[in-house]
Amino acid sequence: MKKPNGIARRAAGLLSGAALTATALIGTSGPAQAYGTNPVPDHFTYDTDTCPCSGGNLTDPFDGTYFEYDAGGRAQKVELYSGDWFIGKVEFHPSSEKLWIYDTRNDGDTFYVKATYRHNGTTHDLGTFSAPGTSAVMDYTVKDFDLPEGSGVIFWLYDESGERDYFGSGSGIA
Ligand SMILES: [Ca+2]
Ligand SMILES: [Ca+2]
Ligand SMILES: [Ca+2]
Repeated sequence: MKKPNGIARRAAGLLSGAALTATALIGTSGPAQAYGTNPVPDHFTYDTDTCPCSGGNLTDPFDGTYFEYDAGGRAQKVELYSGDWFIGKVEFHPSSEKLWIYDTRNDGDTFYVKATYRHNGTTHDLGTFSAPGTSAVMDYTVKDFDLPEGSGVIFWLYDESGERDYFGSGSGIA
């Protein structure tokens, strides 16, 4: 559902290569409470009136990104880097209003995403989320909201729990 089968198969091949690399690094990376230097976000925004969208700058070393058509919607993918490492990504999908949160590096650390939406002049808190931290290189969680079409979505990125160490944000239209 996230992407056509061909792309998923290709991504699976890439992922197993990435998994081997990361497994070799586990022994050398100690646990960290937060990134010493905050992760740096890189944004990619798509008007979903013109989707389905994939490929190009929606390609990444993990599973790639596929945005479905959603009238009036605006999708956004935020890639997160720590130095040269691709440590995670967050995607807002206007179709069915889903937020995908990925942790893509076994570095003993993760980040937190607080999601909000604004409708009829009022901002609503949807909660704060993070991907599970397992031994898999790519961990992700998907939040399936049900938001009014056209409402504004903003998500806030924090390096530490409790909404501490803010380092960026992302946005979209439901
Ligand atoms: Ca929608
Ligand atoms: Ca991590
Ligand atoms: Ca992991």
